[in-house]
Amino acid sequence: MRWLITALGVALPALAGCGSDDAPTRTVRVGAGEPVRVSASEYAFDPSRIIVSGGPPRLRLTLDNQGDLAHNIKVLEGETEIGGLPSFPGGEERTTTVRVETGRYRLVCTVADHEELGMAGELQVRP
Ligand SMILES: [Cu+2]
Repeated sequence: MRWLITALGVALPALAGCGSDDAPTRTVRVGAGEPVRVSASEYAFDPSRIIVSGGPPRLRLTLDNQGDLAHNIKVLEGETEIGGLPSFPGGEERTTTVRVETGRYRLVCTVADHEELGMAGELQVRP
């Protein structure tokens, strides 16, 4: 049995990443009202999945642009933008507050084709 647990421990992190190999999906879990920090680079958000538990909060979101290019982050409910940050240069960071309800949202960078290149993620707000 021990070998099986060891094997799973090795295999699961590899399975957790989907899409391109250099942009694994990393998840952060925070409580309502806790600030969230996301790094942007070419072409990924890290973490790319944010799970907020404890009810609808005002989400305090910081984007740390560690890339060479300008990036932004938009919080989308369906196709509707409900918040986010405009594009700003690499090496800088910005913070915004987004009012969210319980539900699922998409996180995208809307610069050129960055979303298709991997700058996309998910925000879940749980009761
Ligand atoms: Cu971008």
